[in-house]
Amino acid sequence: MLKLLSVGLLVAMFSATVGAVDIEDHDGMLMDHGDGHLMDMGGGMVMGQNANTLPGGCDSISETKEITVHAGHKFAEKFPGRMYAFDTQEFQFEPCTKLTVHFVNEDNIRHQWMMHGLPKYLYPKGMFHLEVSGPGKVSGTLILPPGDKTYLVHCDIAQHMEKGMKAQLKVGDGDGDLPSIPGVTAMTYADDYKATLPELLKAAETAAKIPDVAVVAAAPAVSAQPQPESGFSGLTVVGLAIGLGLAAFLARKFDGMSASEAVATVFEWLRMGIEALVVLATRLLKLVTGDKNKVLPGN
Ligand SMILES: [Cu+2]
Repeated sequence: MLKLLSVGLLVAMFSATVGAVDIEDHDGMLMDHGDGHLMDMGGGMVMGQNANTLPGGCDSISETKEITVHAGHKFAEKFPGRMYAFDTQEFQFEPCTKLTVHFVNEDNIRHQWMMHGLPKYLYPKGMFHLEVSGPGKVSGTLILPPGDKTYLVHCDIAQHMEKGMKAQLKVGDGDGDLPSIPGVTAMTYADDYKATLPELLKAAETAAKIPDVAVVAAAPAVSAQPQPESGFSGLTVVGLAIGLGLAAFLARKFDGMSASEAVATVFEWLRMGIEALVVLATRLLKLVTGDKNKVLPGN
């Protein structure tokens, strides 16, 4: 009986260990590489760290905030068709807030919390970026710029944003909503589960046939369209430059000549031009029709 109890206790302990995700904290492991770039050999990274420099337009730090964002497959379960997600899709802070983000990646792959659109004079490439191989945690601090603006936050690893790891961070009132944020805004390209696969295939085949007719029908309409008018096209500028240059040259050349002298000069140039063309054409003709056998000099 005692044996059975201890076995049961062991099983219970084992399953408890399996159930809990062991998150590795990278905060104490990071090496400061300067310019807000911190990194360790275990897969943790912070870029665009800025805890001390006020962005232009901020007189002081308005608030100091700290958030913890979780990332992983399990947070996408409530969003049909999505694969990865953050546990929060929308953030909002006052302008000039000093924000510390603790990023917890609960998956056994890499994820990022990457914020775009920040002023480039302060944040390299306009980014603040946390990245960690999971399961792991990494933290970073930035100071948000002034003004009302909506910033994109996403995981930039291939297809992770498209599969749901996308959020928006509004500073002040923000300046609108971004598309395809799970649970917040509509998908730009929504999945369609209404049709069966054979139905979709048939529709795709029909759609593939239509363009042939459409292109033929549309072709005359396209060519009949008037060219868009632009004040100075590249060709116009080149033409003007040549014209002006030629005018200046001719003005110098014909200075002091009578009208008949000028006309004679122009005809002389024309004759020289035609002669040159004839010589060129003759050479070309010889090149095409001439004897392919070449006699080496000295033989
Ligand atoms: Cu990711």
